[in-house]
Amino acid sequence: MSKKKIAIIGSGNIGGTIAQLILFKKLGNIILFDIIQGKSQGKALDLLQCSPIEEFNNTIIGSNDYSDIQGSDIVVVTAGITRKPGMNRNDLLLYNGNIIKNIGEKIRKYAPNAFVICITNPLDTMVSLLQHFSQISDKKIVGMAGILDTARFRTFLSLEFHISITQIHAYVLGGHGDTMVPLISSTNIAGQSLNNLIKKGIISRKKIDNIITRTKKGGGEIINFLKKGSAFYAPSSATVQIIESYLEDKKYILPCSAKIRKGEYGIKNKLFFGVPICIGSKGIEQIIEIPLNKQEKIDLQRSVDIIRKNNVESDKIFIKSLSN
Ligand code: A3D
Repeated sequence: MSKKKIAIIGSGNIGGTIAQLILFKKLGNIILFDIIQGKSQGKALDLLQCSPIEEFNNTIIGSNDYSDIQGSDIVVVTAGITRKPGMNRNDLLLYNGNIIKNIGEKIRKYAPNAFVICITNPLDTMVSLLQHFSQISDKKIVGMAGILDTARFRTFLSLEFHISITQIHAYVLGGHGDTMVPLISSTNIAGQSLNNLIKKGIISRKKIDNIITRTKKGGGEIINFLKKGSAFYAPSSATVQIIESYLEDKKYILPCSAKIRKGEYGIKNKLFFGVPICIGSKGIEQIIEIPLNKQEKIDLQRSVDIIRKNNVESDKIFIKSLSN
């Protein structure tokens, strides 16, 4: 079987770490692209020299030439600037939007049949813009965010309950930002619903509220420690989980930013939004609708409203201006 070709646009912290995970897991051959001359070449060479030690036979090539992504099976977009302490993700819109527009056009030209994963922030708006300029079909483009937000939520629950992470099941849905929605009603701790544990007094609602706040601010907490740059190990792991599910037809159910088209979750607008999706060899094979309680429905709609507002702003800058 021929090896899959995976292009990674942006060879920074996330791009480099995704490349390393892909090679170590032997998922395919890589084109590592960056705008900075030498950055992707240096990282690619360093990673290739892991091959005798990690025993992989896959190739990785660093590039500054978009024609090298020609015919890629997967394109992962990580290019852009990151937040600095005190910034929110929407502060990145203008700068990263221009980058995404350019990358979208290149994907359309060189890799129109790829499965595309966007990581650049502000995530839900950037994936929408990327689709506009790449013209990738709804089933073959996703934004990575919900897996990360959910991983943060599960991690904090696991620390609180002192039990294995494997026995904590939860979803964080909605936009990748302060309005994300950790779903308490469907969180399950080793077979018991979180709501039941709260009712029984095993954990207080206040502790759960603190965990929710910490989850929502999870990215900022890391930025405040790092001072320069943002989280990249967990975002990279989350991205590679999407890649594995697609390439190996694993049909994992993963919360990702996907195009809402048929009123799923009562959302009337067509927009990219964090929902659980089944990813297999055909791309997004299903959007899974989990029951929500009344408050969760309200919170999700609030998150939709924020994303719509950002999308309107982004369309005004990057799309409507094209017809003027
Ligand atoms: P960083 O390490 O700065 O890497 C970004 C790379 O993009 C750098 O190597 C740049 O040279 C490169 N780049 C800039 N402009 C272009 C361009 N026009 N074409 C090609 N490459 C370019 O950042 P990072 O890897 O830590 O983060 C990348 C993006 O991911 C940022 O927008 C972050 O905000 C975002 N991010 C998203 C999440 C989600 O969960 C969605 C989590 C963490 C970071």
